[in-house]
Amino acid sequence: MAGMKTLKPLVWVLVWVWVVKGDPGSRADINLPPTPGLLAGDQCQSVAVSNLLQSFGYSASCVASTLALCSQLKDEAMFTSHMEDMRAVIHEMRPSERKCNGRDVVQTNPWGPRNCYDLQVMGDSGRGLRQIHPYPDKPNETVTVYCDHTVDDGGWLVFQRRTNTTVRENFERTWTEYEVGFGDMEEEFWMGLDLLHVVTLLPVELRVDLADYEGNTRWAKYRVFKVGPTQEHYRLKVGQYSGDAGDVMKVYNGMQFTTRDGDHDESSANCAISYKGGWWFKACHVGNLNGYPHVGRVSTADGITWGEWLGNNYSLKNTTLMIRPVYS
Ligand SMILES: [Ca+2]
Repeated sequence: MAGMKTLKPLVWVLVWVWVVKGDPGSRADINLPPTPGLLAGDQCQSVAVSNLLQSFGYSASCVASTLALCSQLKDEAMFTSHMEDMRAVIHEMRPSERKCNGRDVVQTNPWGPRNCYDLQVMGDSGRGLRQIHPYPDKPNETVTVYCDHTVDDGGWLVFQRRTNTTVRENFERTWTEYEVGFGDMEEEFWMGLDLLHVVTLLPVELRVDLADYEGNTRWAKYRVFKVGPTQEHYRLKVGQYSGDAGDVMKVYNGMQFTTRDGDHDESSANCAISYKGGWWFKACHVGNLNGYPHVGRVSTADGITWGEWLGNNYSLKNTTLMIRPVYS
């Protein structure tokens, strides 16, 4: 609770910005300084705050004043606490925003949609391949991703899928392949850790959808999901579970990514070789959605597994991993 006293000024700035400055529909004075990209520490946090505020249509001066306050917050834990409160405040504001103007006032950045949620706000629906501008330091650069607006209110960016296609995708891949991605985004694929790091610079939540061969489905959501940079071997931060599939990912919180040629797990062996696919292994796993595509119940634990649901000797039929900004 020690952080609460220093937390309040930031929240009040946000409230003041909203009440006094108002008019989030106006974007005329947006002229923000260049936003750095793959940065650590204070600068990266500033980008997160800046993007969060911009997404709600705040003016450049408002964003600058909030960043000035943020710059005094050097402690990462305290900053995270502030971010949580900002999300809560913004979440409460959204209904009144909509009522006030009679339309959805959430604006995308002036260079284009940064993610699938921005696209949805712009009117996108359905699901499929879309172009987004995910790089804060290269706003004009686009990448193609798979968006899904048909699940759980939409706005999701899908970064992994397993399906029971005739020809299964090979997930026993190298470090480089897991970094850049592989597969067919409309069938089985892995988007790539490099881009996954970039699209989790902003606060996002994770959704996991699972299906077995008997027609049953389960889901899991994590309010916290962040993938670190390559220098940290894409270390995972994950938490705040909800769902009916069981909390498997808690085991992997803080783990680095391991592939058959890049061993960063806590086992004396290489978990990616033992269990046939790259993952945030510990020593080794309680679920691995990048495993070998066995069909259903098998004697080995190297399948597409989610141990909390059907155990590690059952290889699932369908899996989807997707993210969405948490301020949505
Ligand atoms: Ca190892």
